[in-house]
Amino acid sequence: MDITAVKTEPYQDQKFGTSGLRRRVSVFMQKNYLQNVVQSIFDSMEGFEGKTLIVGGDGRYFNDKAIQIVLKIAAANGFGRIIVGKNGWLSTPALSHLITLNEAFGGIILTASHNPGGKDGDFGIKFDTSNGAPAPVSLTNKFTQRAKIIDRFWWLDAPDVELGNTGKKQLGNTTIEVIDPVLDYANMMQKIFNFKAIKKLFNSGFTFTFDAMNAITGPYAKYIFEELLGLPQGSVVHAVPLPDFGHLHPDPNPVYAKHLVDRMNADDAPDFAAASDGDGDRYMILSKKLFITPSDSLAILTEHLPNLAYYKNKFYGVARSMPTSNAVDKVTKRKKIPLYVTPTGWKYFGNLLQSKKITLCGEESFGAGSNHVLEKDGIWATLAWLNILAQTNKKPAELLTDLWQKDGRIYYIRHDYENVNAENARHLMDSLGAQVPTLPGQQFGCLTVKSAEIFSYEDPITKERESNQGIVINLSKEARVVARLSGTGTMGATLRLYFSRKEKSYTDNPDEVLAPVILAASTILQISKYLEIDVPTAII
Ligand code: G16
Repeated sequence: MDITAVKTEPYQDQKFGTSGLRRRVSVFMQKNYLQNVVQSIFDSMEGFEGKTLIVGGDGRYFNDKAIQIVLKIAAANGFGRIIVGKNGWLSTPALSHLITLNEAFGGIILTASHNPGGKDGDFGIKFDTSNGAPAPVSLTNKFTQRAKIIDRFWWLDAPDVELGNTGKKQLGNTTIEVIDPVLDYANMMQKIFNFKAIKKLFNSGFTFTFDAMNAITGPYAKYIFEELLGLPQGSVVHAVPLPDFGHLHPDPNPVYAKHLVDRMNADDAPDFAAASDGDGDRYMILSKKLFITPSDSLAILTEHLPNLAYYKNKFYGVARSMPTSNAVDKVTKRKKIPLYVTPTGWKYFGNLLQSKKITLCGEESFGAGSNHVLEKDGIWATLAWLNILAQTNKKPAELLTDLWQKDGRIYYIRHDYENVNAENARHLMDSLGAQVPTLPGQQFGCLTVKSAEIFSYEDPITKERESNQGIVINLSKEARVVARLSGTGTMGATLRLYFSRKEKSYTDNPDEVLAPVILAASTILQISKYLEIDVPTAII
């Protein structure tokens, strides 16, 4: 089997974003496009010869072909061992776990996460470092720089590796180990959570459904919830990973998982439900006729996780991304737990988790995780909820009202303006940025601007600085508007606006509570002038 240097031309759009590189499938399928990215990643690092690499993907369209490309380039670059999930499948948190379990150099996950799949959907690639965390910005910047000038990639000319069966295979001088993608992950979950208590909860008649959205968590959820925890077969729905996610948009939120919301609003709804996304790192929690926002969920996890045996006396602190509501701030203040606020992007939590500044972190974008792996983890979050429900003997709604009674309720909603003209979106943000110094003191309806800032962050460990991470406007009545551009889209730009307001009463109509905040934002931002649309494309 020959290793050759294949000549290539750089693609100037290969810029790593919030979470790896994401583009349309058709873009990724261009000649040598993926090859360039993979080689740029390896060219930006040293010391991996003979070491172990973990490789997997979320099963979306092009996963099967892309995995073979990654294996051949990794073998040609000199990795000694590559561990790959059967069928080329791994969830993002399982990949992260396998990296540390096998003391690997790092891992490559092929996913565009919550973005749609299929031939006309999105594809993506992400690199996790030896601690199982997403590559930090300093490293992804190197990937981007290298991709701009790459002129060759190393290639091992060999037949495709058979990934349908587990076992050891040889690819040139590299050993390929095809493993069951689920087992190690499920073992880890059993060490963290009290499966006996959760089983008892299920045996007491508590009903639960998990929606894997035809994406990667299907096999994980079937094994954990139905086989290990004894839920009836069929409790896990949409459980087979499909290349196009069966036309579902694999983003577990009330808009894209409306079918699950409808199911939970029916009179015969189960007691509890959860869903996860394309690569298994996001989660949504629902109860009968009740959606629990990820921000409230993070606050509830902060309240109760320290009481679970695995986290007892090891609960160091909590972090949230800046746009996430400050419901968790109230809990950490009350419980005297350190709190960190980071820019959007799971990569900002890695150093905090690893240096034991925090144990738990979460985001409004349906992500939560702990220091068990340095990626967010949808099944972990679901099990954490189930374990808390079993231990407290309370219903999900009771946990939520307990929280609101103690701290008041932070009403919260996000408006997305998806796939808008990128230049117009930048103008809108620039104009908002220019208004920041003069906003304080201005009145908008019943609300007055208290303060405004362009959010920047200094990593407490590395002291690296990130500027321009969104704009925050704090208003009277504990109301807040946050504006930022998404870093995960693949078409034009997506403007995200996050609205929140605290009220003591927790039974008000959220639309009414938030209407003045939304109105203030629309006056300040002049959205229709810049984006030529009046209504958001998704309200979450
Ligand atoms: C990624 C990041 C998250 C971020 C989310 C949304 O999640 O890991 O930290 O909150 O994107 O980012 P944006 O608002 O920039 O689109 P995932 O699940 O897509 O990997």
